[in-house]
Parts: sequence; C-alpha cells; structure tokens
Amino acid sequence: MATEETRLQKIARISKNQKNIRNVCTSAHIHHGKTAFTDNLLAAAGFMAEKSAGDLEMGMATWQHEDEQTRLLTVDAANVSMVHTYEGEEYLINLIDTPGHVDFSGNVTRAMRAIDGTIVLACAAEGIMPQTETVIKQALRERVRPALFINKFDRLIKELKMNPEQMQQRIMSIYKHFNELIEKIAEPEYKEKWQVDINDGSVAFGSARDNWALSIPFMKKKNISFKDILKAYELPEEERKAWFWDNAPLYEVCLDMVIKHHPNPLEAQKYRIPKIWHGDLESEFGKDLLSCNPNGKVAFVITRIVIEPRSGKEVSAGRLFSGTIKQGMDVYLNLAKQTQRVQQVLIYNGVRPEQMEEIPAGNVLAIAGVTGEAGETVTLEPENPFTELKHIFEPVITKAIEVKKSADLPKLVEVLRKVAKEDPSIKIEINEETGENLMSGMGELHLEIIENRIKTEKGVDVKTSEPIVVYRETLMKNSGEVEGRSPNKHNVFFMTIEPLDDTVYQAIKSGELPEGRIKKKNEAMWHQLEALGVSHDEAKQYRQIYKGNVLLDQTKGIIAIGEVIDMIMDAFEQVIDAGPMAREPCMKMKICLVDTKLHEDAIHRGPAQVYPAIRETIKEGMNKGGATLFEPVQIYAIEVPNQFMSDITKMVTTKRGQMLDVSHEGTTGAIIKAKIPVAEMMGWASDLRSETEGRGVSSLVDQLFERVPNSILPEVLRQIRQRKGIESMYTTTA
Ligand SMILES: Nc1nc2c(ncn2[C@@H]2O[C@H](COP(=O)(O)OP(=O)(O)OP(=O)(O)O)[C@@H](O)[C@H]2O)c(=O)[nH]1
Ligand SMILES: [Mg+2]
Repeated sequence: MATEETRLQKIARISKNQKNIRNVCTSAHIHHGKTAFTDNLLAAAGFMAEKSAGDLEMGMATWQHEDEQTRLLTVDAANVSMVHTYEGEEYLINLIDTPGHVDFSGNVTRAMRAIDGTIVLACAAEGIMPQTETVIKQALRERVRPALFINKFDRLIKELKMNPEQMQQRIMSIYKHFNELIEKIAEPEYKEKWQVDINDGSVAFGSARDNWALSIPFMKKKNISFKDILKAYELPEEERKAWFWDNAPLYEVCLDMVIKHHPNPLEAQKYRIPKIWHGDLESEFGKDLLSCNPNGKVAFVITRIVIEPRSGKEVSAGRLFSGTIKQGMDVYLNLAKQTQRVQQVLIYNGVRPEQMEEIPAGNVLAIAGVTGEAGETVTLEPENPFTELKHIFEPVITKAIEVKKSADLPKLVEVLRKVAKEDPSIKIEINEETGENLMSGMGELHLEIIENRIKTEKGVDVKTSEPIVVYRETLMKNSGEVEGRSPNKHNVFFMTIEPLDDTVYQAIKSGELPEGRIKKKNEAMWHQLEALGVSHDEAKQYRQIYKGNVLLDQTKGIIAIGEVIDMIMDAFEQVIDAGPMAREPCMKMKICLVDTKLHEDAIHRGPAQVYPAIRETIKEGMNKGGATLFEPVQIYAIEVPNQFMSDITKMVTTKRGQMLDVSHEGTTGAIIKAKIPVAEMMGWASDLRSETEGRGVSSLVDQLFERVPNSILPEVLRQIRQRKGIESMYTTTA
C-alpha cells in the first residue's frame, strides 16, 4: 500500500526534476528584512510555527549562532529549501538568506556562486541604499538575475502617512532607481534584458514582517487597490492578518515571482558557465557544465563551510553544476590537489541538512567528509577549476591575537585555521618566528564577532590588540634595469619593475584574470590580456599573477631558465607577502626578469642562491622606482539631517578625509559622500552617533588603496617597523 510521501521524500523527488528547481538568495542593504522574509516563507511552507515566523525576539529560524540572536542581525548565510506549488506543478526552491552588514558581505559573494537568481529587498521608506547597489554588483558579476521586493510597505502607511498616490509614486521611484542600477552595472547583453518589469510580476512589494506581498498583475487579478491595503491596516490585528493571508500572501506572490522570473538551472548554466568557468567549453566536461548534465562528470563548487563544534565534522555547502554526487564517492579537490571521499550527501529540508544517497546536478546541497576550502571545485578527476570566488572588498582591519594562558597556544593556531575556513573573509597570518598572530577582517564588528566566537564556541581564551591598519608597498615609476647577484656571485639577475597597468590590476582584483602560476601556452589568458591592452608578445611573457602583482619572463635563450623559474616565483611571492620597506604586502607591480646569467652547475644555483638574489633585485628595483606605501581608504555615504552638515564636514576633514559629493534628500536631510583613510576610521560609528545625536547613518560604498601622504609617511613607517621590531630597510626616495 502506498504510504504518504514525507516532506523530505518530496524534496528528493523534485530535486531530480531540474526544470522545477530554482536556486535563489535574498540580498539587500542591512536590515531591509531578508531574514523576516525567509522566515515567513519557511513558515508558509510548513517548516515552522507561523506564529513566531519573522519575529526577531522569538528568534529567526535561520539564525544558527547565538551572536545573531543577541545582536539581532545576520552574520552567516543560511541555506534553506522548500516546496512551492505554482500552476499545479511542484517546485523546489533552494534559498540562501544572506547577511546585509557590509562586514559579512563576503558571504553574499560566495552565495551568489551557488544560485541563479536573487530577490533584492529594498526598504520602501529608505529606498535603494549603498549596500543595495553593492549586492546588485555582486549578483551581476556572477550572472545572477535580480528580482525586486520592495519591503516595509507598512512604514509608508504608519510612519510616513502616505496616500495611495504617494505610495504608488514611491514604488515607481524605487523601481526606476533599481533599473537604472542594472542598466549601469550589467554587462552590455543584460542591461536591457534583465531590467525588472512592474507589469510582469518581477517586482513585488509588501511587508515581510507582516507576511504580505502584492504585485501589479496580482492586484489586477484579485482586484485589489492601494486603498484596500490602507484599509487593511485599520483592521484589528487578527483580522488584518487573515485579510493579508487571504488576499496578499507573501509566499505566493514572491515564490510565484521566483518561479516565473528566475531561471531554472538548465537555463541558467548555459550563460553562467562561460562567465564563471574558463575551461574548454567544447570538452566533454565543458558540455556537461553547460547542460547541467546529471549523468555527466561531477562538478561541485564549495561556497560555504560549517565545522560542527562537537564532532569537528566539516559540512561543505555549495552548488552541483554537473553529475550526480553520491555517498561514498571518491572525488578530487582541484585546489587542494587531493582525492578524498564523500561520506555524506545532504539536502536541506527547511533549515535542516538531511542525509540522502545521491543528489543530481542543478541543486544547492552539502557534502561531508571532504575538507576543502570555499571556492574549491570538486570533480572526479583533475579538471580546470571554477574562477576564484573573489570578494569585492579586502579585509583591511587587523588585530594581533594572543592566548591568555600559554597552555592554549597550540590550540589557538588550530582554531584560527578553522575560523579562516568557515569565514574566508577573515585572513589569518601566523608568524612562527615572532609568535605574532594577525587576524584581518572587513571591519571592527567582524573582528569582534570572530573574537567572541573563538572564546565562546571554540573555547579558547584570547585577547586582541587595538586595530592595526595593513598598508601596501608599491613603487611610483619604472625602476630602469637593476641587477642582483646570488651570495656565491655566480648568478646574476637583471630586472625592471614598474607600476602595473590599472586595467590589468582591476581585472585581477575582480577575479576576472585568475591568479596563479602560468603554464606554458595559456592561450585563453593571452587573449584575456590582449583584450586588456597588453601586447601579444608581452602577454606571452606572463609567468605568474600573485596578489595583484605580475611576474614576466622576458629572457631569451637561457637554457636553464626552466630549472630556476619556480625558485624565482617563490622568491617573488616572498617579496610580495612582505615588502622591503616594512614587510607589508606589495601591490600593483609589474616585475620583469629581463636577463640572467646562471651558473652551469645546478648545484650552484639552488634556492639558497636564487632566493636572496631575487629578493635583493626586487628590493633594489623598488628603491629605484620610488618605493612608497599605500593605505586603505574607504568611501562612505553618510546620511544626516541638514543641521549637522557642517559638523560632519569638519569631522571628515579632521580625519584626513575628503568630501566627494553632497546630495539632498527632500528638504531635511543630506547624503554626503566622503573618502576617509581606514587608519582614521577607528571609533567612527560612535563619533558619528555623538556628533549627530544618534541620527547619522553611514554605509560603506567602496574601498581602495591610495598613497600615504609624504608628510606622514616617515612616521607611519617608523610605527610599523617599531611594532614589528624591524630595522629600517632603507629610506624612501619618493
Ligand atoms: N516595519 C517593518 N519592519 C520590518 C519589516 N520586515 C522586517 N522588519 C524589521 O526590520 C528589522 C530587520 O529585519 P531582518 O529580517 O532581520 O532584516 P535583515 O535584512 O535580515 O537584516 P540583516 O541580515 O542583519 O541585514 C527588524 O527589526 C524587523 O522586524 C517590514 O515589513 N516592516
Ligand atoms: Mg538577516
């Protein structure tokens, strides 16, 4: 006798029907309502008690860490899956709820790899904010298609007391602004095609917290007007809830939008793969990826790792682009260059990962037993990996971290390794020599949360220093030819160093130009470089791209070059990681090996000879080329009531900041765009609060590196060197 299908069985069944899968995420400016939205969708799909859905105090279903509940904000991306019926057919919605705070926005970058469509939420009262623009950038970079949900509509009624006409105007203005951003940011092919359309249901509006949504087509179909919404808000609570549930159900309007407007994996992979995988599309593997072939070769990309605190088990969530992943399968990790075994295959049932025997291509899922890193491409045999998962911002705030009890020291190194794995936006530097461990993050809150998790979740008692800024070393002009000899004087290297072209640098920073050592005859990369304005001859000389710097081999006819090139690259990396001025990382340099004289005997040109020679040559070149320091600088949009304008202008200037733009919001407020060095940003949030009686809000718009002014350069250098206990290496000529 047939028994009733469980919810898990239903999810498993639909997971095999790729046409009926939608992989999506929420994305928005901080606190625009993503988690309330996700919670209410889960509740409607029967995964949690409806009563507590979207209720912050009761706890969001997707908040898996205590700190999220205490601070009432999302830190980690959360995967959930649910089933929705649309026009009589069942669909599996794999949804990732992403954090809005810019410190955690690396999670958004990574989630975008796993999904094909995003629901961008925008608060009806605040409108499109700087972080809204950032998430649109993050989506379009991965060819993820956006839809728009204008949230917190109730604020237009309760706080802004708008009439139906004003409401309509507000919606139209946010909708227009959203499309302008798509027009501005999208690749040429998608500028028009991916505009959202208020008349076709790719725009919805409503209240995630109050669990309702509408779109223009839905209003027409059900004959609902803006007046009806106003009236609904006059009803007593229970009646209002019932009215919304019957006439404007959030889950129905929004999930219908997802199903209709967002692509299924079969459609999406056709155009996403060429953007995110740079291998041969004509190969069998390439064809499997393009067609999302469940019977093809396995291709799974890890986008998020969770380490279970008790068992230490690593669960790697991500997207299966091709093949069927099975329990017990041996797989190859292309970055780690290792074969490992998949012990468990998990699919999300609501928020809970549940074990399955196998899951086919086109799904967001998780595997256990494999210890990779986020961004890893998991296949059956060595393959060309997916492009690197590069976040738009780099971690620029650093703290030294140490244990309180020396017995905990070995544990700390282990825990720091885990922390960096779970949150790849955290950068850890462990210095065995000095014992100084550095932890860099996106901002002060980021570091605070991680430090707290090390204490409470990982159980290591640590203390941290005041925040430190990490600078970059670079040079201002072409060094001309410089030479360096190995300690035994038998090997000579001739080099030139110059600032790297901006176009190439930007392409590396965005991840478009992959980093790494370059094998001979990488024609795909030559073409890419030529498109960036590099000559064909020079493109062929590229040997390595490392942390925004490049190494070129321009030597001719040196027979033994193949035997030393790896050592040269090692030494190049050593200099880039710790530059000659203050052991800060280097950026934006083009280092060319022009010629070399090598000892005939390999024994006299080993690492002990090559490493110091290359390091010395690069150091000499940087010196000749006007070595200097760059510092991280952030651009903020600061919203303040008009009366605080002059105080804020003063505050920006005293922080070595620069006003870039001022625009006025209505008649009462202004949005100031200002550029401020990170070194001066410490305590910014509380300064802003006190200057504006708590009414100023600032959000990060962009981040860049700029030259440290000459007037303060000697002092900055002195401080870094003093902290690191290093002698001055040389004084700058810049
Ligand atoms: N008035 C109103 N408030 C809402 C609505 N949706 C969410 N909120 C409130 O906005 C705040 C943030 O809600 P969340 O759902 O946590 O927002 P979020 O976008 O997930 O926040 P982060 O993940 O931290 O960026 C909470 O106080 C919610 O109660 C809404 O429709 N109307
Ligand atoms: Mg949230």
